[in-house]
Order: sequence, then structure tokens, then C-alpha cells
Amino acid sequence: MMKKKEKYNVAIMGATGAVGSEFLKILAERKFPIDELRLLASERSKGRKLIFDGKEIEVQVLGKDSFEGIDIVLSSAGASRSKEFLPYAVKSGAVCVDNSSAFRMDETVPLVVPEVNPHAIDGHSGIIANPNCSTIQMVLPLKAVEEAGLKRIVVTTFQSVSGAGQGNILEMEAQVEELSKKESHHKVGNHIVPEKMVSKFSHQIACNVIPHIDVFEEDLYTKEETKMIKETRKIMELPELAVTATCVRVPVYYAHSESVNVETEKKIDVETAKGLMKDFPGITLVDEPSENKYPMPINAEGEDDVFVGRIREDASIPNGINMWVVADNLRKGAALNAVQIAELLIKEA
Ligand code: NAP
Ligand code: 3JN
Repeated sequence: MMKKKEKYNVAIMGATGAVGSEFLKILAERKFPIDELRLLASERSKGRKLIFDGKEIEVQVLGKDSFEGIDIVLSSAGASRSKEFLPYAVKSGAVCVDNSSAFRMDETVPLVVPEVNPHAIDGHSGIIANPNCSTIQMVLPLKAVEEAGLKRIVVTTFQSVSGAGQGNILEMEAQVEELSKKESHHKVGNHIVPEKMVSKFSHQIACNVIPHIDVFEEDLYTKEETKMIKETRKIMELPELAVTATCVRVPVYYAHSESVNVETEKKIDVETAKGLMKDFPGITLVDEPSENKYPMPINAEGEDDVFVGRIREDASIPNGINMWVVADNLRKGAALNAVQIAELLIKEA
């Protein structure tokens, strides 16, 4: 339980990264009641100044002693830093909202999407986990149609490069620039970007799609796919739910898209499904096929909601629907969801 205060001391671990930058924007936009904001990153960022709410704040190097006097830690410096440093933050009395996979499947750690399972936050022991971006945007529409009884989920993701961090955004920018210099891209075997320009992804990402996010596991799924499967079951509180996922990196800078097939126990027609989406908090329905209106990443970038469209019946099974789900992976998929969790924490304090 957090102590009620008028304003809170907040630390951001990984403040200089892609998710960290969104934390700075979102905390200011939502006027989170902050007394001190402490910005933490690696030795590389020592002394760098970042702007929060119009004011400069100097970045400090993350260490065991970084959390003195801090009430809330928002962490996005990677799973190994979370594992190493969050126990020190908890020890010094802070509540941590962790964006990494470090604690998500720990039975004692709540895994929370505020529109879906806010009750799970109760009884935390100092750490609350933020799910993976691809999981977050899928569980909102799943919760919306839950009353039909979820039987099986088949999801394919189309994930933007920003999901892999600031360095990967820069890598695609450089590849796009390199490609724009070429006279023609229509040659057989035209792998245009020189090998030296492919460093972070395993292949060229510009003008390509890569069916590989995070490492491959023994069962031939990638870790990103396994995270989606396990996290969805935990958040939906359906440990036996049949879920299968294919996660794909696409040459889009911001916002992830997903094709989601939902098999249900009871029939759910298109109009009912649309109505449920419309009424669900955090979802915007964009579904006017006759006017070519459907969710797309260029429209979701910088937005807070999860956008759902292309709702149609799956005629290959007795009860099922298909839908297309798009959200800004750095906002609802990461920083915004974490700030919403922090807002729940202070509301309940
Ligand atoms: P990023 O742009 O590469 O930023 C990484 C951040 O971590 C930077 O601020 C970096 O500081 C800091 N960092 C790295 N090594 C550190 C160290 N040894 N000590 C202290 N700080 C260190 O990556 P990102 O996209 O923001 O993602 C960061 C993490 O957030 C991911 O690894 C993942 O765990 C989580 N994430 C979660 C989601 C989600 O789906 N919810 C989405 C994206 C990311 P420097 O600038 O000083 O290097
Ligand atoms: O690649 C994406 O689109 C999402 C990436 C998320 C991510 C990247 C590095 C490490 C995670 C995550 O949130 O699961 C992690 C991690 O914490 O394991």
C-alpha cells in the first residue's frame, strides 16, 4: 500500500530510451502529481539533460543508491537492470511499475492492464509488471468480447521498429536513406543495404518483413510469441486459454498492428462485437470498410487508444470473429499503461 501524498517523488529508470522519452511526455501531459522527478540511465548518459514539463533535469547514473526518498519507480532499462535494481528500490520503500519481462510471470507480481484487470493490483509486494506491448493492445478487445466465452485466439503481429528501442529506429532511418539513393529497387536479388548497415535486426528491415522478434526457443516459437501467449492467459485469468501467436517485425516506425482471430463459445455477430468495442474504455472503433476506414499505424502514432476495425465473422468455424487491432506501442503498449498503473496506485493510496 502506498502512502497518500499530495505529490510523489518519481524515478524513471531508462529515461533516455524510446519508452523513457514517452514517460516524460505522458507524465507531463497527464499532470501526474510529481514533487521530484529523478532520471536514471547508464554511464553513457551521465550529465545529459532532458526536458520535463519545460524544465531541464540532469540524468543520473543508475545504481543501488538511486532510490532514496523515491515513492514510485517507472522502469524501462531492460529486464536485467530490473532484476538487479528493483529489489533495492522496493527495499527503500518505493513501488515499482516495471516495463520489462523480468517479473511478469512471477506469481506474486500483478500483471496489469488498467481497463482489463485493475483488481489484480491489490496485494502487490512492491512490484507491478506492465505486459508486453503486443499483449496489452490485444487484451482490451478480448476483454470487450469476453462475455461470448473465449475459446481460442490466433494472433499475427506486425510490430514497428520502435518496439526494439531507439537504436533500431535510427537503424531503419539509415537504411531508408541508403535505399533512397538507389536508382532502381526492382532487380532480382537486390539486397540493397550494405551488410555493415544491418546491426541490430538480424536482417535488413527497410522494404522487408522479418518473422522473428526476440530469440528462438526450443519449441520453435520466439520469446516474443511465448510472452504473448503466457501473459494473455495471466491477464485474462484463463490459464488454459488456447492462444497461438506469430510475431513479425515490419518497416513501420511507430505503432504495432495485429490480426486477431477469436473463437468463442457463443455466437457473436458483427454488430454486437462493434457495439462492445465502442463501449469499452480505451478502445476506438474505426470500422467503415465502404469508406476505406480501418485502423492504421500512421493514425495510431501518438494516440492513447487501442484502435479496432475490420471486424467480421470467421465463416470457417461455428463461432468466431476476425479483427484488426492497432496501438502506439510506446504509449499504450508501454509508458502510458505504466503511468495508468501508477495512477491507480495513487488513487488507492
Ligand atoms: P532503448 O531505447 O534502447 O532504451 C534503453 C534505456 O535503458 C536507455 O535509457 C538506456 O540508457 C537504459 N539502459 C541500458 N543499459 C543500462 C544500464 N546498464 N544501466 C542503466 N540504464 C541502462 O529501449 P526501450 O525501447 O526504451 O526499451 C527499454 C526496455 O523497456 C526494454 O528492454 C524492455 O524491457 C522494456 N520495453 C517494454 C515494452 C513493452 O512492451 N511494455 C516495449 C518496449 C520496451 P542509455 O541511454 O544511457 O544507454
Ligand atoms: O519488439 C517489440 O516490439 C517489443 C519489445 C519488447 C521488449 C524488448 C526488449 C526486452 C521486451 C519486452 O517488453 O518484453 C524486453 C523484455 O523485457 O524482455
